Amino acid sequence: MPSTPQAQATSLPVELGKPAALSLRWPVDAVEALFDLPFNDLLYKAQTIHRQHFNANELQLSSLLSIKTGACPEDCKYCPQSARYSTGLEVERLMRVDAIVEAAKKAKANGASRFCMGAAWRSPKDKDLIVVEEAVRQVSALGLETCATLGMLDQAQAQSLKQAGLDYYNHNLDSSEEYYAEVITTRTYQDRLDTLEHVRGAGMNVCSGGIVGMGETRRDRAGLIANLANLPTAPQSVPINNLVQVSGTPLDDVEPIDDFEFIRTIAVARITMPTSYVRLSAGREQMNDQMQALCFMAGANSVFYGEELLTTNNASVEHDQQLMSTLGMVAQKTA
Ligand code: SAM
Ligand code: DTB
Ligand code: SF4
Repeated sequence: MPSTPQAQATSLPVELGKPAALSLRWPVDAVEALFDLPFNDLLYKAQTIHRQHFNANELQLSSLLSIKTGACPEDCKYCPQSARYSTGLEVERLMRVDAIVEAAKKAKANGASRFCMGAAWRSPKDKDLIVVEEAVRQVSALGLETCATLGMLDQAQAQSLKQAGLDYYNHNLDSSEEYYAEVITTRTYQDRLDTLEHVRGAGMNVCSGGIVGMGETRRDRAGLIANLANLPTAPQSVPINNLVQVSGTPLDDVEPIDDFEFIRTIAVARITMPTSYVRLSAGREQMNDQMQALCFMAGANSVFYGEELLTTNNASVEHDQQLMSTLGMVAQKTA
């Protein structure tokens, strides 16, 4: 085991927002100090830790499907699905279970091991949850891991999804607590932490990460990573999204993040959460192969795989298969 603070105190519960600086696994200053390392030192450290816990040539592939699209009441400034912005998106009601299962079969045939169903809701209604749960049962029966991202969950909803066999729940912290307030006003950071607690409480795996390239500072990025790493248990999956700028959203035209700073963010996530899958998430379509290779070198070991994310394009399956072959990487099989 590496001698990281994470490894020394994996079970230490840390409540965010409480004056427990001494017991924090990763104080923000320590995380920012990682960001400040010379690039080669940072990548070496990240790759070394990565190899202690994972096969460095294996990639976990998750495919996404938007099962309910657009007309969302929330005001997330990055999101094309918010009803508050004119993005020209076609609104779609909750899909039928058989259509969801068809998409899952295709994802499996392409080599994905996890299927993630996303819905543009603030939180799911009980009648919708019944449909999602049936989809979870049928997708699970295909031999795929299941994930859903449906907005906020209360404890009973999380338990009900767990009972249906849901393996992972995705709910992102998105940014530091401070910058979050600049980006979303219709739900609080604490609401997000509460949902994560309900997911953990129900015994599901947590998928939680954030978005960079929203105009935040390095300190904000360090704050995001620290908050994820300091959760009672680090999330099993950590998606790091590079903002996909969508015309009509308030964050369209923001200054993009520098490539090296993005790679640093991946490396810092790897070092602070050594046993988590770090996913190189949205924004891959805009990255060249060399950039993606450096992200894998920095410890990313998972990607969203398939032609589409939720509403925007992703790198193509053909291109990803070519890239994996070029790099000598293989898809991780379902556990
Ligand atoms: N509505 C649910 C929610 O917000 O919890 C689930 C779906 S929502 C689209 C899931 C995540 O996608 C968001 O938390 C955000 O991190 C990410 N996301 C949304 N729009 C994005 C964009 N334009 N670029 C990068 N990531 C984005
Ligand atoms: C996550 O962290 N990224 C995914 C998934 N979880 C649900 C979504 C990315 C969405 C990108 C914009 C879109 O396609 O709508
Ligand atoms: Fe709605 Fe989720 Fe988009 Fe926010 S990120 S506007 S909650 S779909």
